[in-house]
Amino acid sequence: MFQAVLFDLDGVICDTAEYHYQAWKQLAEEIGIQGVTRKFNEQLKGVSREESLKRILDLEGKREFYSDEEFSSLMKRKNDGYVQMIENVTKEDVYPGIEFLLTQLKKKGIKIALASASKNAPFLLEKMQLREYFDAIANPNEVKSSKPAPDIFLLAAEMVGVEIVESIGVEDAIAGIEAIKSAGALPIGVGRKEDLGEDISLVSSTSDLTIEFLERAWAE
Ligand code: B16
Ligand code: MG
Repeated sequence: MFQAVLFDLDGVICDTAEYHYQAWKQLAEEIGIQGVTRKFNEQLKGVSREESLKRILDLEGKREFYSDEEFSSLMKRKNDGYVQMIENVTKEDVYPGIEFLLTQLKKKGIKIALASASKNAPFLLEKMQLREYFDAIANPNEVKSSKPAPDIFLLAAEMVGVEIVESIGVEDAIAGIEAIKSAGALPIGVGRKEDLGEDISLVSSTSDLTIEFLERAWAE
């Protein structure tokens, strides 16, 4: 039986993946880049702020037009827009089934950790009143490489004192699924097989993310 569940946040616990998309799209259009479509956005999900901006500028070969200072100010602009969008997030924004799952995991003594790439994640957990369920929040500032590297999942498991091979990782992004696989945990995807792959257990909605589903996936 697994001993820990390592949760991604944006797109797994709540719909903030949509706000990241809207904030990037807005910034990109302001600087004359039109290619931030929903399809392209799959490549941004789970990816750090810095890497996301690089990928957007690369869409039109614009990376070298910006100095380091300008690059940082673009990242800040996107984050300011994003922070404004999440200002009014409440408990109502928690995806269906998530709080019940957290309660069930707690009852069974299974450790719960957050493995989000977002520096805004602790703020969001507080806003959604979910902080108390988490035994640990891995800090993305403390890892060397971001998703798809395994670092943040390895840190999350270490923080709750569970071997990574005794852990499940839950993700909505291909970068995150790759991170979970290379860490050595069992990946569970929230999303479509076209985006996340055919070789892992998937739910299309978090309302299907029950403890029984996790137990079945673990036993397979
Ligand atoms: P921030 P997750 C990721 O969060 C998002 O999916 C990704 O879109 C975002 O760029 C990244 O966090 C960094 O977020 O700019 O708020 O620090 O999916 O790993 O929970
Ligand atoms: Mg995510």
